[in-house]
Amino acid sequence: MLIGGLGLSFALWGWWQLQDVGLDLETLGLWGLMAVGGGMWWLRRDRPQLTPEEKGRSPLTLAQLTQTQAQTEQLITLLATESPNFDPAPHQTQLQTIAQPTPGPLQMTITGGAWVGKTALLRALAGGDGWQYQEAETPRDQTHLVLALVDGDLTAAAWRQMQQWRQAHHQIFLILTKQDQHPEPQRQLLLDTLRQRVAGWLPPDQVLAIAAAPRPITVRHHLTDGSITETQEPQAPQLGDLPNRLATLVDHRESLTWGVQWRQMIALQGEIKTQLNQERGDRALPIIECYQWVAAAAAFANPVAALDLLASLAINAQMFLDLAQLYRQPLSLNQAQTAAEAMGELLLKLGAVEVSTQAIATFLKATPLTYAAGGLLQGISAAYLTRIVGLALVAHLAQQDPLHPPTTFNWEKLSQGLQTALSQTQAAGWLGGFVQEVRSRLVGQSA
Ligand SMILES: Nc1nc2c(ncn2[C@@H]2O[C@H](COP(=O)(O)OP(=O)(O)OP(=O)(O)O)[C@@H](O)[C@H]2O)c(=O)[nH]1
Ligand SMILES: [Mg+2]
Repeated sequence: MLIGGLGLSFALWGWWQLQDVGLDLETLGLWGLMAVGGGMWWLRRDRPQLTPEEKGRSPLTLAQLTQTQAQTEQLITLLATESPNFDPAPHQTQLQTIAQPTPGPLQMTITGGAWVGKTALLRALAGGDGWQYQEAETPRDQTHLVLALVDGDLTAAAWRQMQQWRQAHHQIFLILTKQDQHPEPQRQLLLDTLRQRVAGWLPPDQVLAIAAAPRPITVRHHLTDGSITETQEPQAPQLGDLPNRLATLVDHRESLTWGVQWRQMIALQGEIKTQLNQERGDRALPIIECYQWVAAAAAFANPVAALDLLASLAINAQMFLDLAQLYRQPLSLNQAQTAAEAMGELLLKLGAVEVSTQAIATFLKATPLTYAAGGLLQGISAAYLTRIVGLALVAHLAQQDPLHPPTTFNWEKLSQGLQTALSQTQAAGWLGGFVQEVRSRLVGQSA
């Protein structure tokens, strides 16, 4: 009302101003448009917006679930082919168990901020048929239904959290609690506001208002002798439609169960992907090290800056090919060369070449006896940069979907990986040990 009133008086003032200067209608229309635009901006201002991906997330279908199961099977097979030591049987059994769950009570998680009335609702619902309740901050994968409790408007953080749960195909009821604390007209307003906040992804009938533990009402008794006494009358919980809705869900448990199965399969996929990346990472490291020594030896033998860079680029391209092969994301030689060159440029831009060369020089000067040896500095630098590039590439490859690897590189992600790898090696005296290792190798070889 305050904003409306201010807006109206401002508009009237503007109208008088315009009449004074005698502006034509066209300009007036422009002013009007600006005012309407401003008003719309104000209305939409702090509404979190859905990304297209979020909008597109439709309810889980049986077909999707079947597809997820097939993908999980493929991943188990992939890991079994790549890792001879891996026994697929336990994972396959686990997948079967997820696919055919044993019937039992449905799981419900009651969540919400501190003091919103979670325990009160849990007590009021206790004994409800077919459900098991728990109070928790976030739902588990096995949860069939989330009751998200709020005692007022939805905060942006709560909104985002609910979005995340929805992304994980959680079934959600948004519950406005303690409604006995609000006078009648305000209750409906609050409920409508909540329904608007989640409009588009939570149907209005999944937003409910309750009072699980309404405050007792004070009752005055006028006694025959003229005296007055007061008693506190406890109030029964007002759960509205909620018990009915829960009972209906027990009879239509299938779609709730799909969500549980989907989440469990995704979690299993995560485990398998971790193992797969572990396995591949173990085999990637010797590859990186091999190229690292080659780059070091080349730069050591030809300690000319420009030549080094060219030589390490060629070496890196070959390393890209090998690593991509290992992660089943085959590159063409052309792609590998472009990628290696781009990584080299990126390293220069990030200042990594200079910084690392200086740091390595400092370590070498601490032991002046061997510092004189040929292109030692260049050799160690080349080894270091090759290692960084290799590690960044492996980190990037490991993030891709192993079943549907992309055909192009995401440069932004790759550059982030490069920066992470750089900062990791700059920390905790790692570089000193590395310098010692490469030096003894290079000097040993030449000797
Ligand atoms: N007026 C009113 N008070 C309520 C209602 N439900 C719960 N309360 C009160 O709100 C306070 C917190 O309730 P709890 O159920 O303990 O809330 P909670 O979310 O479990 O709290 P924590 O677990 O500590 O985060 C208690 O004093 C309850 O009596 C309600 O419907 N109406
Ligand atoms: Mg509690």
